[in-house]
Amino acid sequence: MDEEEAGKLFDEIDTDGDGMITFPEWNQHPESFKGKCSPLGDFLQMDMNWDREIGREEFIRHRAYRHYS
Ligand SMILES: [Ca+2]
Ligand SMILES: [Ca+2]
Repeated sequence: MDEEEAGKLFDEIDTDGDGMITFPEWNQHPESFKGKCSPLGDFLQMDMNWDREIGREEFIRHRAYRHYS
C-alpha cells in the first residue's frame, strides 16, 4: 500500500469526515479485521501519540511505511 492508497483508505474509514479515525469508526470497517489478532490491538498500534484517535498522518505512516522498514 502506498501513501495515496493509505489516504484513500483513511477517508473511507473516517465516516464522519472530521479527519480523525476513532475506535468506533475503525471497528465498523472491514479493514480492521484483516489478519490481526483484534481490531483494538491494531488500533492501539497505529495510535502513536496515545490520544485514542488516529490522525491522517499516523494512519498513513503506519500503513504506507511499515512494510519497508
Ligand atoms: Ca472521524
Ligand atoms: Ca493518535
